[in-house]
Amino acid sequence: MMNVEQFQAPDQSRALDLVRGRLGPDAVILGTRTVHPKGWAALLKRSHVEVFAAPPSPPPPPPGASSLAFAHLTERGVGEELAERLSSGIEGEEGAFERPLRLAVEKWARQRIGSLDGARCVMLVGPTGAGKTTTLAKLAAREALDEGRRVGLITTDTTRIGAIGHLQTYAEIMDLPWSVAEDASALGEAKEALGTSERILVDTSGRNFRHRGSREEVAALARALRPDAVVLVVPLTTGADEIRILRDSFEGLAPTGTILTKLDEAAGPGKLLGAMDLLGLPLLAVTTGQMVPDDIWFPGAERLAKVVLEGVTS
Ligand SMILES: Nc1nc2c(ncn2[C@@H]2O[C@H](COP(=O)(O)OP(=O)(O)OP(=O)(O)O)[C@@H](O)[C@H]2O)c(=O)[nH]1
Ligand SMILES: [Mg+2]
Repeated sequence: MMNVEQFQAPDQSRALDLVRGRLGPDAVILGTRTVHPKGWAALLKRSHVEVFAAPPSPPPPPPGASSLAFAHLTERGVGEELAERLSSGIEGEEGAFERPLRLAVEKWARQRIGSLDGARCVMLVGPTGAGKTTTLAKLAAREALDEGRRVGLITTDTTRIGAIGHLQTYAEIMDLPWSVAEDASALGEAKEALGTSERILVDTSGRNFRHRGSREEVAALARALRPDAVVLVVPLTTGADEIRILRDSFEGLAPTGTILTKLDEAAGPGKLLGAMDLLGLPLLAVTTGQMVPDDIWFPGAERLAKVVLEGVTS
């Protein structure tokens, strides 16, 4: 893991001396910025320079280990460090981080972005109230209305009053075919009924996945559906411990990617990085509000870096 350290000095040259003194002449400079104290602090403190640096690149991987796997670990370290720093309140003034840090984050992000391309049948799973149905509607709208694809919807959420109506309303507004599957045995038929759809989006009910029975039910649905992609929908308002529990609860379904929701309600962009690191799943989309279909974006490395470094969430 790459240990990113922060150094402060009155000017850049003294900051770099500090870096070299501590990490040696080959230290990797990830970014520098000038911090101007604001408010009362401006009377007491001068502006200073902050440098983020890491020890020199690690030695080559031991024989037998893949260099790719090694690079992955190093970059993962950068993400963890940044997540920690950002969530602990080091704010990035707009444009204050310089290129090297941005490039490091973009490189890190590029390895963690996925897409639903090529997946015909996509199943959304996740904890109660995560935003599964809303996200499904956003995905459907983007694909059907913006891209003109034939999209069909299935809901398996028949246990709660109003749940079918929720999905049905979206389907009717967008004029999309949809069907309901009461249980695993009905799923095959529901999927067949949407035979001409290029994309089938399958919603599941919000259940407490710490209960084994709920996990088994959704596993039975997945076995019957045989989806091409299982997407774990996780709200960014979830704490790290709960994210670990979610990751472990859904492990049996072998999720192929994650959609992180409610960035607009999260404490900050560090939550996004933190969740990505904890889940270890390719990031497919991020949602930023309740509006269908506007409040969703599909990550590119540049956008992700902008979100993380500049705190731009929309
Ligand atoms: N602020 C915010 N709210 C969101 C977002 N996505 C969904 N919501 C809201 O979260 C609530 C739950 O959304 P649903 O889509 O019903 O969540 P769900 O996962 O289908 O819920 P269950 O089926 O009950 O498990 C609704 O009030 C949504 O409007 C988001 O990105 N930001
Ligand atoms: Mg729902």
